[in-house]
Amino acid sequence: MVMRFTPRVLDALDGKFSFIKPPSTTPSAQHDPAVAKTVSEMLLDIEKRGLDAVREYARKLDNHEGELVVDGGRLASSGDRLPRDLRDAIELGAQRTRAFAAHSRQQLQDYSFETAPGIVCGVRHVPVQQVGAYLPAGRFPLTASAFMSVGVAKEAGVPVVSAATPPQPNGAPNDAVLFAAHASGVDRAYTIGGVQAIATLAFGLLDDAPANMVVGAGNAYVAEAKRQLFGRVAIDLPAGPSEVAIIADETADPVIVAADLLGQAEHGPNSPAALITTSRELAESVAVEVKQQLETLSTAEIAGPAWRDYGSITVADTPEIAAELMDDLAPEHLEIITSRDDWYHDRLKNYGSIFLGEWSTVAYSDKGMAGTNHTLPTAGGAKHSAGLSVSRFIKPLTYQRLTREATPEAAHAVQVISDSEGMEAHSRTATYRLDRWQGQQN
Ligand code: HSO
Ligand code: ZN
Repeated sequence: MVMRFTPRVLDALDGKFSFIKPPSTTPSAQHDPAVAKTVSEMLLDIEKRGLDAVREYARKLDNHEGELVVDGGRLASSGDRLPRDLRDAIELGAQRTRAFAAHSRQQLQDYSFETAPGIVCGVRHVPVQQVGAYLPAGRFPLTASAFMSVGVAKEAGVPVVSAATPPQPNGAPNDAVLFAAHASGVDRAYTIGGVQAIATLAFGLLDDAPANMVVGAGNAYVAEAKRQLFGRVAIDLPAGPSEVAIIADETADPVIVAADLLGQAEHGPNSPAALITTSRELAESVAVEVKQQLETLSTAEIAGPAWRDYGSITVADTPEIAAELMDDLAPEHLEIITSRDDWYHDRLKNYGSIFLGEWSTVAYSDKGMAGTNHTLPTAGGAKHSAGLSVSRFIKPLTYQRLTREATPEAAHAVQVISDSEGMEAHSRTATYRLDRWQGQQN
């Protein structure tokens, strides 16, 4: 038996649980037809009029009249304008993220395989040549985003990585964000926000070449711009509201569990936070604890509504049921705080990134202190995709070399298949070779 309840229902029932469906993630704003129309008009306009249009949008939407390109000196000295401890923390996060990415890169070995006598197939790993990274700096400037996009792309071997970040109210880019990009090895930086930034990168308006891939989270307009440009450029993931889910049992500390639920609920009023537990007692104490922690949280006006509307606590009778429910939820971040963490780790299949044990909190990865990427699938996307990593910036390109020896069998089969399809030109490519093979045979 499974009991689910939301904080709202829990209040009404005064602690008596009832079975209800947990709230689902909001449909992403990128499907809003008004947003889609605005973005498509802007992209067309910018493609036609180039930087003139970009400057106009920057003036109109961001009140930005200043330079679009961050000059090299300003980029290099961005760390000098930060408090020492912040600078050190950013350097640590950039370095850890790059170290894990470098190790992951080493695992991608080129290889070859003989499919039949005289036929060798193989893979050579080649990085994407030009990447554009969007570094958001809205309500919360997510400093560590540069580690995840710029740093990982550079470790993958991408020769040119350009970053765009929106101007602050004073017209300048955010120094912590700039320094994070610098510490991650960015090649060029631009003070441009929103759709105009994505277009500038994708069309190569300030670079020597258009970006082949545009990555990084942003608001609904940024997400929609990436979606519309997908195909012309590669993109990372459609970024929905950040999510956390926790599997905890009677051994978990409710203070830690509650803190970690609120830790991601803080992202926005529609950020889902779910606890699935095999302990009814823990469920009750976490519900009480979340309320208490909200009383002193400076971002309670965001995390509170998120918890009220998108929070859920589910009591599952057995670990098997808890695991099944969690695989169905497929959360972006998944914490396991139980006496059988490895059992869950072995069993679970759908999540963006998993945090094992009470010492592993999501925020550590969020800020680059673990080394893993924080750009992860949301809204159930973990059922079909993994998060950003070096392998996303590297193309496993295949090659093949067929010799004379392979010719009779391969050519004959190609003739038979092509003839049956009516594709005579295909068939002939085999026939000419077969003729030559026969000629040389005599
Ligand atoms: N949780 C976000 C990343 C982040 N949070 C950075 C805070 N800083 C998406 O995984
Ligand atoms: Zn976060």
